[in-house]
Amino acid sequence: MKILLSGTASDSHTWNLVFLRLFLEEQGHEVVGLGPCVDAELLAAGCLGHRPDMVVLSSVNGHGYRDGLAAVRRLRAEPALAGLPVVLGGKLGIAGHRQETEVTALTEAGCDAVLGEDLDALRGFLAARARREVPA
Ligand code: B12
Repeated sequence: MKILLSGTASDSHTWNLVFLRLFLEEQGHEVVGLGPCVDAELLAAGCLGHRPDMVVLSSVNGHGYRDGLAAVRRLRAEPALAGLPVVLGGKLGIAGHRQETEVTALTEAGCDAVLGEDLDALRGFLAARARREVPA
């Protein structure tokens, strides 16, 4: 799969993105990285330009729920990107645990999975999507 990997608007951390690129490439995926501090507008433009099969958003600075919501809303406002799978993960808030109200808002906005730091869950999500792409 071609995966667009991106940080979120307020987040300047980069080693999460380096790690995730290696993690995704190790599993045979092609990765297009937009880097850190990607606002929703740039993310949408990146998706329209690169036409990925999936978007993986990573945020660790504690603003992930808020930035992620803006990103997902912007992508879903673009008719051509309405069905593009979007996964968000990392250290998404500052509470130190999963915040269900924020997860619900993200899901309702069209985020396909909110995974926190769970790389096994990401591996499972990717495998399920890849299977769906192979015709029976
Ligand atoms: C190194 C570091 C920095 C460096 C960044 C260097 C760089 N080039 O990236 C510097 C010093 C610049 C920095 C700055 C800041 N940092 Co900092 N930083 C860290 C630190 C110590 C390590 C992060 C790291 O690189 N880890 C290695 C990478 C490989 O791991 P990772 O980022 O955790 O990513 C893993 C998982 O989160 C997960 N994951 C990540 N994304 C995704 C996505 C999906 C889909 C999935 C499934 C999994 C996943 O997979 C990765 C591999 O396991 C952490 C504390 C810590 N021990 O984690 C704080 C930390 C992330 N920073 C923090 C903060 C607050 C900041 C600042 C806001 C501080 C400030 N007041 O200026 C700024 C950021 C400013 C901004 N606008 O974003 C907080 C975030 C708070 C929170 N989320 O609860 C942390 C947790 C420290 C803390 N305990 O308070 N930081």
